[in-house]
Amino acid sequence: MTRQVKLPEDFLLGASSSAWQTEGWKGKGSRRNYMDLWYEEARECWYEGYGPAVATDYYNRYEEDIRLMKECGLDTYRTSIDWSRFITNYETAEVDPDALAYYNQMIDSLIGAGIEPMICLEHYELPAELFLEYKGWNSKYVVECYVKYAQRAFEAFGDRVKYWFTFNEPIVPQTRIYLDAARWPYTQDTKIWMQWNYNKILAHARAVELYHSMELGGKIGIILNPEVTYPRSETPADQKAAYMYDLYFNRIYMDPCILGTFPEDLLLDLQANHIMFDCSEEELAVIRNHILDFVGMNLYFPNRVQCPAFARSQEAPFHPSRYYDKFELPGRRMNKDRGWEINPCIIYDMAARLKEEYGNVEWLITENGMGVMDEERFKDQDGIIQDGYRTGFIKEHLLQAVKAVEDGANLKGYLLWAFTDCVSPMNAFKNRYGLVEIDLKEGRKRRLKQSGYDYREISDKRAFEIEEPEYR
Ligand code: IFM
Repeated sequence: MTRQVKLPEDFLLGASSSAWQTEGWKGKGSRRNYMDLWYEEARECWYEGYGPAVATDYYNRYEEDIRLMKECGLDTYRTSIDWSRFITNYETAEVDPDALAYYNQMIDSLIGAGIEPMICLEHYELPAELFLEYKGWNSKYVVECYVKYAQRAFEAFGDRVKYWFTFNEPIVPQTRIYLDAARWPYTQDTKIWMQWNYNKILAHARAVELYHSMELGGKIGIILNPEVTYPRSETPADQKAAYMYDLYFNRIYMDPCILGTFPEDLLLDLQANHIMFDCSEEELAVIRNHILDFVGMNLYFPNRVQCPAFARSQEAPFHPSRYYDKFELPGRRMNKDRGWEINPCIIYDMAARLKEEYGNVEWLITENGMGVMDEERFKDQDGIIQDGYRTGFIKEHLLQAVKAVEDGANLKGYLLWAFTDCVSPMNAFKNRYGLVEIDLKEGRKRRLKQSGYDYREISDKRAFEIEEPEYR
């Protein structure tokens, strides 16, 4: 059956990206962030050698890109400030005048084009110097540096930017670096992993406190990437696996940032496994008293778990996977290029959860999208990538968002990942996510894909048609 879907009134339709994945190093001098450092230290693991050094060259080409945003019908654009570009001295938070001019002009150009800017303070752009000297977020001193940096950003852009985020996917870097030792410098240390998590939550609450005290008239939140987790079965052992996964990877941020407190079961488990973070009563009070105004959720794929097949070695350092094994649903629908299951119900299920367990907090889908390899194979005779699969993916997820709003979700918009193809950690330009192609063979020439035209049509009509799908 064909369904006519209308977007809710005032529902934002935009796209996301980040500084390090688009800007390139022009204008940064020798200052680097953690992603830049990783690229410099272990270039061999970046697909075909591409990385943040040039990225999409947005720093030089943002005017052109903003024109393309209009062509794609975006009403909102989310990106980040590169902390390592904006600040020259992280201890005193001295602002780089060129970076200030760049961000000012870029934000003004967005607003001039009628596009609402949303700004994130940290999308993995922790300054390299702070990573090397203080083990990054392991140190409370870095929290102090971050608060000073946040203040400079609010002072500089707070008159025009009305949507702020403290972090993007704060759990990701340390999970890859310290929990799984999968990213440079490949150090396994579960306790450091946990301290990074805690210190980022503290830094988030401190920035929320500061922002609210400045009374700039906007909103501040955080962007999380909870994996909507389904147990293999109703069996208590499978249910427990899902509960523990959720505790360690989702609620660890959702609870303190949205509700102000850590889940009691998590704290008990951290103590039992000797990975409790270092915290004070005073800090916990800051977290309790300064919760966010709204939350961004990056939702791509469902996560499925089952009870672990065997007890993990007691000699291995503690890892939450002691409590679960991953589960592959037979017959699942896949994005084979990215290796991610596709199930748009995650949007509806997250909405229901936020409504029931998190006080129906205001939220946005800040990322959702489809990374596909070798998209050139889909070019038509005019050189346009015919990515009907992406438009279909977007419509299916938007449909779930609309249904959630109809059922009372406080969901305010959908931001696609990503506006243009851009650099991903390690995969670089391998998986393409954009509405706009970046042609690396032709000097990073930009060209709308079919999905760019389709997104524009949805945005203009504020409506679309879809064959109503059925999901298991
Ligand atoms: O590229 C990343 C982004 O930085 C964070 N969310 C997932 C995207 C796609 O992998």
